[in-house]
Amino acid sequence: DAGSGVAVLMEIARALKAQPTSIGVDLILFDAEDYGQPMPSKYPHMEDSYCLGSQYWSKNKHRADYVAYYGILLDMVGGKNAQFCREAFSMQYAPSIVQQVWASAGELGYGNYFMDCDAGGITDDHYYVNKLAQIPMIDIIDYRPNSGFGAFWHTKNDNIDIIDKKTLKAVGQTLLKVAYNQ
Ligand code: AHN
Ligand code: ZN
Repeated sequence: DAGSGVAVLMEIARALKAQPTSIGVDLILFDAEDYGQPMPSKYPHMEDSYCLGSQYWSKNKHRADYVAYYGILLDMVGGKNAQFCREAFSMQYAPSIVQQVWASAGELGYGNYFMDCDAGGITDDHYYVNKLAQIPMIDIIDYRPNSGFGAFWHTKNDNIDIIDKKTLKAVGQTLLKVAYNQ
């Protein structure tokens, strides 16, 4: 279910090459986010069993002297009529980045995706980057107040049929606006 985020990042990579930003932008792809203890499980709770790639990177960066002002995580950003709410860990660790991204989306007319709503904390890669690497990182994730991740989530029905390029465009253009305004 990381396919949509990868698609947006590939197009962002193309745009950044054609028209570089004043600040540096690093694209990072975390592996093994979903490789954790099943929920529910008959076994005792295993702490920190998810998000293995981001946990590893946060503790063992590709460069020891690596710094970043902030990060933006994309998780399930291609669904039809996606609804992105302000996720609680993002608000705890990087509220000004959430504000900036949502404001940029609103200015582009994408307020129907980047909505004025709050979601609970989601255990995702940004949680460990915030906690372990101390880089403020937000999560743009389609977790809907009424239907959660959707009926297709973690099933074989999570395929191209549920993807809408209008959503991918809204996310990609919002991120490019954020990047070019730095
Ligand atoms: C939890 O529901 C705890 N984490 C969801 C993160 C996730 C899974 N994103 C994609 N698949
Ligand atoms: Zn998943």
